[in-house]
Amino acid sequence: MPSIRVVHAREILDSQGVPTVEAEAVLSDGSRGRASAAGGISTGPFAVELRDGGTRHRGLGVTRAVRHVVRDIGPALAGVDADDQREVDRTLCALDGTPDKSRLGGNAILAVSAAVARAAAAAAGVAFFRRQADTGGGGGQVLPVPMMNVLTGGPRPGCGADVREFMLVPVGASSFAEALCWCAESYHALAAVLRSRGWSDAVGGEGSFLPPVDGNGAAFDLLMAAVSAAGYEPGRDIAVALDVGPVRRPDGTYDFDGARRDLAGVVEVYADWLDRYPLVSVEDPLDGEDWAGWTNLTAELGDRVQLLGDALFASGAERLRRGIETGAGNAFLIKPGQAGTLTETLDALVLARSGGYRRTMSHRTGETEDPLIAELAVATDCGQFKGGAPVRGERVAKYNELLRIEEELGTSARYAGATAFAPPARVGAVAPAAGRTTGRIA
Ligand code: 2PG
Ligand code: MG
Repeated sequence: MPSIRVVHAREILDSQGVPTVEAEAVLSDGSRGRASAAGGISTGPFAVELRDGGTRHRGLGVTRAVRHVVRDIGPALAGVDADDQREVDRTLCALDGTPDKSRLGGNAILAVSAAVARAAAAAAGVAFFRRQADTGGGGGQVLPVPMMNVLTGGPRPGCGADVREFMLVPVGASSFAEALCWCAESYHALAAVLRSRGWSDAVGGEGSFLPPVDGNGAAFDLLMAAVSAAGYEPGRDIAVALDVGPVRRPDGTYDFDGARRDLAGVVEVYADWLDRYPLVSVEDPLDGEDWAGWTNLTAELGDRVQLLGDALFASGAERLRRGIETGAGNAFLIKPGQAGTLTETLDALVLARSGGYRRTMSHRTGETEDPLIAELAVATDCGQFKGGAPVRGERVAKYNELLRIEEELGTSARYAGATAFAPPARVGAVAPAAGRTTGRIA
């Protein structure tokens, strides 16, 4: 198997006009791989982005991270077997030496990790998603159900809804291609509904609309109207998912859905929405530090709806283990850039599955044209893919890649459909939480 010859990196822009790291790995046989790191608004404790500071690019430049790739990472990886991703990633973590990848930069580390994996796939003459399926424990044949943010709620001026994202989930389609078509049609139907009310159809960062709705219920109603206008049946064909992200006040209460509420009051709101709308997933239904609240909510509603931890788990195995042990949430959202390396991403997804958690591969606010998360979603059989609206090049790049993968898989392709939201069986006992393994991969 070819070894790593050289790793190069450059500063590029993400979809928000913010710099990020793009890496390129070249192997001893001349095979090449390229990958870039997405950036986002939320931050996690497991892999932080290294930014330059100062005034250039408003302090957000990544030339220091790029320099680390060229000067430190490249030489450290030279000669390493490109096919041994675990060893590649262990080398990256050891070289960084911090628990949060802050020395070399999580952005540099993920880009290199994925670039090497791509180069190894190229050397083997195998599509990247198949190569990852071989080494990552997934089957590589399941096309995920997209969760498409089409309406951004609050908080923002003029908007009375405080749910952050309202998403379409085409559970009833028979293939990914059909699912994408249904969502695109519903998206355009939503634009028409908004225009008919005299509202703008201008979109936000993830391609979602920004109407001045007067509450969460009104936003739900808009989605239902759009799905119906496109000719689909809400619930049977296209369901709804939310990303809420409410902040808990110091006294333990929440300002949520237009009122101050205690936990029981928040649970009541979700239960009411479940009665009225085809809701299949709620991301961050509570504050990411409200562990007891999550456990309570999961006991109350976990058999009726997916409760998806984004801020709760911050894409890290360590926090996920705590969730599995305490029954907090029943689904795990992962952003590779917050998990760290490819190995850490894949390991966390395996842990989630063994803990009986559903799994969502997620984009970030600042995406690039790199379809990495689309390929990883299929490679890991995770069944759910959060990727923004069916517009804007950096979002559509992922959806189009999923179309290509579905075509390549041919008759062996299986669209996850509604089964993606059914709870998977918990497999045996989950290993107890280990102490923080600074810069090391087991
Ligand atoms: C989220 C994601 C994508 P980010 O939190 O849900 O919508 O955003 O990682 O950029 O915060
Ligand atoms: Mg989120």
